[in-house]
Amino acid sequence: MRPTLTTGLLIAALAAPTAALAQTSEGRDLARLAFTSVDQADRGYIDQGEFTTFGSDVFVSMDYNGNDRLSLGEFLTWGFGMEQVAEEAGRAEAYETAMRVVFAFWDRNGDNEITRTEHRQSLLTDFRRADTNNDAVLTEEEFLLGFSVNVAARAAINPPPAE
Ligand SMILES: [Ca+2]
Ligand SMILES: [Ca+2]
Ligand SMILES: [Ca+2]
Repeated sequence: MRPTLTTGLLIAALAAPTAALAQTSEGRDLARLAFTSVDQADRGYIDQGEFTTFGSDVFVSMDYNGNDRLSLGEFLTWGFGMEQVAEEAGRAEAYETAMRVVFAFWDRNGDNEITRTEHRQSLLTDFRRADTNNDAVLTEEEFLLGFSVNVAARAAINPPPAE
């Protein structure tokens, strides 16, 4: 992955999620909805098993041509539900850039395809990063603040003020 300015900003956002806490209420609602769908057992938190099960379902629905790999096109086409929020906020382009950055993070060997293994490993890394208190489960707040897709969408839709 070639580092770019946007990548640097995202890394900063990932490193300090609370700094980018503010986001649109619709975006937050969507992220909350995502949390609810991952939280299959309805316990108010998600464990690694729920997270990877959800991830593998998402992988299947993203893999439009069924070749067990996600192309950038498949990744961008699928949509996390945030793109409409981004569009309404006039941030469609920034949102797409942010999703490209997430794709580049998840494409660990940089061959422009995300394999099933890369996807699973990336989600596990995301899970551990988001689990700030290290108790092996994610609360809704940890998920909203730490899951890379949420972090990237938030940074794109509601960027920190320019200096
Ligand atoms: Ca595919
Ligand atoms: Ca790859
Ligand atoms: Ca936790």
